[in-house]
Amino acid sequence: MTADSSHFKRRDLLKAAAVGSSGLLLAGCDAMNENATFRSALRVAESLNHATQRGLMDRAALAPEFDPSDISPVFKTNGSITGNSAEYLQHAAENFANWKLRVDGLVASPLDIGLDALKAMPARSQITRHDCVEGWSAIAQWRGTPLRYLLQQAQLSPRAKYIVFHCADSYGAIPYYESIDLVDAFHPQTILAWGMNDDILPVKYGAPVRLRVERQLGYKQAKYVMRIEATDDLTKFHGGKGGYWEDVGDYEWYAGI
Ligand SMILES: Nc1nc2c(c(=O)[nH]1)N[C@H]1C(S)=C(S)[C@@H](COP(=O)(O)O)O[C@H]1N2
Ligand SMILES: [Mo]
Repeated sequence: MTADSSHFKRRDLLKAAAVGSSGLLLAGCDAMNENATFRSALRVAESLNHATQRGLMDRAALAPEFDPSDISPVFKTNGSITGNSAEYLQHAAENFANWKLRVDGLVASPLDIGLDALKAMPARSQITRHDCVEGWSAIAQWRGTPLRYLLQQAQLSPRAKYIVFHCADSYGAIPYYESIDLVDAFHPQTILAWGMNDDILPVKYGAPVRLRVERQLGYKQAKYVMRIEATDDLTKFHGGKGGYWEDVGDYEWYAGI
């Protein structure tokens, strides 16, 4: 058997497993497969062992989605309840009319995209449960732009391994930031949310945009995102562990649920 045909066989098995366990899972995989970079990441994964492949399939599964009647009447806030950089405060005073999201790093075509242009892109709405590591949960509806569309538009480099989210709030002198790998970046429920519960995203919940990465815990859901940077090396940012709380040493980088 050639290496190629064994690849095909393995891929068919993976697909069959996906169909068997959940049609939703397959839909998730198809959305990820749209992207050449993600496909090449998968090809690397295919040369790994079966346990690793199973792990990848599990990570493609969708987080549970709920009904409008399940939305929590009160959604707690945690951490910062506003950005605090001078730049952010200026944008907030202007209702974010002149705010632009920067997408750069390992991309062929960096973007500076305003809120209206972001909202004009295809959007996804989802009602999901937010789980904070401190032991509380709440359900809300989030509406926003799937991250994969932005990465595709910016022409993510095949060298990219992680996506870093730079936020407009800092704890003392240390800015909040977070990062995810490409499996989560291309997950169909990973969105940059600009809407919450059929309204525009309020400042206390992260306006103008916050990350929703639904298969991970609350601290990964970066609020006040100003810049998205693709990289192959997390150690060069701040404390080097890929996120504010990770650097502090309190929480793990991968917070899968
Ligand atoms: N920029 C920024 N993002 C952040 C935080 C923060 O302090 N700053 N806190 C995190 C934590 S621990 C949680 S539980 C959620 C809280 O989101 P909420 O305030 O919308 O409930 O945001 C996460 N994202
Ligand atoms: Mo949290």
